[in-house]
Amino acid sequence: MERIPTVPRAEELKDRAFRRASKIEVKKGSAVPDTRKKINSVIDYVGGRLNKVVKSFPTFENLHPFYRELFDLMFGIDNARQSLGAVQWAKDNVQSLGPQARQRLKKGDDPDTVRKMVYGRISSIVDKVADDLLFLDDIRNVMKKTPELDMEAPTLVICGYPNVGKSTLLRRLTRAEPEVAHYPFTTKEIHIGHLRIGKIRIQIMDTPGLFDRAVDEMNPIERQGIAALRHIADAALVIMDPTETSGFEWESQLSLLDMISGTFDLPKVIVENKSDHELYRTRMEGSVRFSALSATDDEVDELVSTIEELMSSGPNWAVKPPSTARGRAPRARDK
Ligand SMILES: Nc1nc2c(ncn2[C@@H]2O[C@H](COP(=O)(O)OP(=O)(O)OP(=O)(O)O)[C@@H](O)[C@H]2O)c(=O)[nH]1
Ligand SMILES: [Mg+2]
Repeated sequence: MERIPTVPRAEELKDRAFRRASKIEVKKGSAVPDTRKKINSVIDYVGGRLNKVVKSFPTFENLHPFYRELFDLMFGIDNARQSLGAVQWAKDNVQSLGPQARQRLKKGDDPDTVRKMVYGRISSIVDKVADDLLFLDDIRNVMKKTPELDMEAPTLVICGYPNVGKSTLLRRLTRAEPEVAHYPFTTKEIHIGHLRIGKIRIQIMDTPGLFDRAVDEMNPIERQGIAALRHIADAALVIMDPTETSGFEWESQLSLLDMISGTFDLPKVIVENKSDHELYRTRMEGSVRFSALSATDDEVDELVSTIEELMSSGPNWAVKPPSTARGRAPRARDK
């Protein structure tokens, strides 16, 4: 989501800074001003890069509650703040070396001794925040991978036990290409696809698998789905696997459905998936019989109509001043 520039590693930062400064020659007749230039070059470079790191991260308080919760689960916002604080400290300390060095040069200290002192101090300051820089770069990668959401668009969250076909369904309904595999826990982060229903563009979110357990017993990966249900879902699509080929018993899947119904006051559609499978039998009334793997276009259209019926009375179901939709004929499915 965020376009945060790469966070430099400590070694890279020092190498570059010292290499750049090494190009500044210290001549015999002008040792003091030349050394000052060298020192300033290192301080400006390191201070500038560190400052850019601090400034390029978003203010976490200003993020939408969904992102706040998501990032808290993924890396811990307090940890991120601490590392940003450490980098800010490093930047301030590096920059404070400028006046110190100038004073010593003015006093007549040996230029080379002053330069070595500054280089040594900068090295040790940057080394102190080496782990923070690595951590912030990891965070940057997490944030970059997090899909950009339209908080005002109607949003359907697909949830259910692991391995029941959530990602397969998202692929079938939209152009999104989340990974699909025949083992549980394939999806470890949320994925977004878009589906056009008439003039409305809805967001469909694929989430990591959930187990039937209390939210506070869930691991951070499962909780991403809970955060989505809590903060941005206008409706939920709960997928069940009556074949149990996912590896999970029907009874457990039912308990999860109960938990979701009891915890979130959301309109729901329940899909009994894998209808193409030889072990398939419908076990519930009022559910949609479906095969995410081999549904025909007509069957997909029917599911889309059910989704429309479910969501069209919601508050976000309104035609927005179009930026992408204009000039394009509305279609039943955005495929
Ligand atoms: N026969 C059959 N297999 C299906 C169907 N839908 C999904 N599968 C298979 O079930 C397995 C799991 O599918 P995924 O879409 O990865 O399941 P998921 O719910 O996203 O799984 P996690 O991300 O691990 O929670 C894959 O091998 C799919 O091919 C279906 O309608 N019929
Ligand atoms: Mg998946």
